[in-house]
Amino acid sequence: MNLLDELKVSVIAGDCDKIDKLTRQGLEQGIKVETILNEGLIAAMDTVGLRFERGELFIPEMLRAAGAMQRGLNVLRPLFKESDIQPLGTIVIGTVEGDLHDIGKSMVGMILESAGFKVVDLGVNVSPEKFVRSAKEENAQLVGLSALLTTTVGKMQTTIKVFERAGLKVKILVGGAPVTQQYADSIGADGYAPDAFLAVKKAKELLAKELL
Ligand code: B1M
Repeated sequence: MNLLDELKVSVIAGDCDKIDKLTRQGLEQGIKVETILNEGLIAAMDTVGLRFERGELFIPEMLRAAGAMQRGLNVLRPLFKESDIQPLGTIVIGTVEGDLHDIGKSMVGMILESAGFKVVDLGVNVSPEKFVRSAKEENAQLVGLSALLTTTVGKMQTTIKVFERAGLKVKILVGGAPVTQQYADSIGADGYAPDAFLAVKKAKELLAKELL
């Protein structure tokens, strides 16, 4: 089994110590951070999701896998950090109200931060009013909304409407497994990204538009 496969198996098994070790080994062997993320950690969570759907594993196992994945992210996080650079812009990010999924949103935040944005992470289950309050306080140019459930994705539209009512001029970026470009367009979001790396690209594009 190669290292990335071993990493996947360890995430699925929730073996935190092994993940820590394998992530470090992968980096030492010169495997790219992006590859470890996409082909190791994220691929493992996709398998976890599939098995959950099939009823082969349950919430405690999902939580264990999520915790294990965070251990891998903790090893990778410092590599995304770059010091001594002025932030490109400020983005307030969070998972919408009613939704407790944290990992994808945190990953997007981490990668935006590494790309030079100031990231204000509001966590999960964030009300539309809290997004607006924080965007005002932080003088943010961008707001990032994440949702993982078909039952909470509608909160993105609610949040966008609350921003409109507040008359706040920010660009809204949306993402998360049930979100598509078509959906993003239909709710009036300014941008959509299917993954963390494309979120950086989109955030830069939106920032350029905002500065025009
Ligand atoms: Co949940 N869960 N979960 N869960 N969970 C899903 C999402 C599900 C697809 C699993 C399944 O059935 N196959 C399913 C949703 C079905 C649906 O709505 N159609 C589901 C369900 C049903 C539930 C509960 C309702 C289960 C229950 O209680 N019966 C419950 C809901 C709780 C709530 O939120 N109110 C629940 C709970 C949980 C746990 C707490 C156990 C745990 C979360 C732990 C945590 O986050 N700390 C959990 C997990 C781990 C999952 C799966 C297995 C993995 C999610 C994940 O972390 N993926 C998930 C199945 C799956 O997605 N494969 C599942 C890895 C992560 C890196 O990907 O979050 O998609 P993702 O983020 C990606 C992109 O989407 C994108 O970039 C990221 C990186 O590439 N992205 C953005 C995300 N946000 C973005 C924002 C952007 C741009 C891009 O701009 C701002």
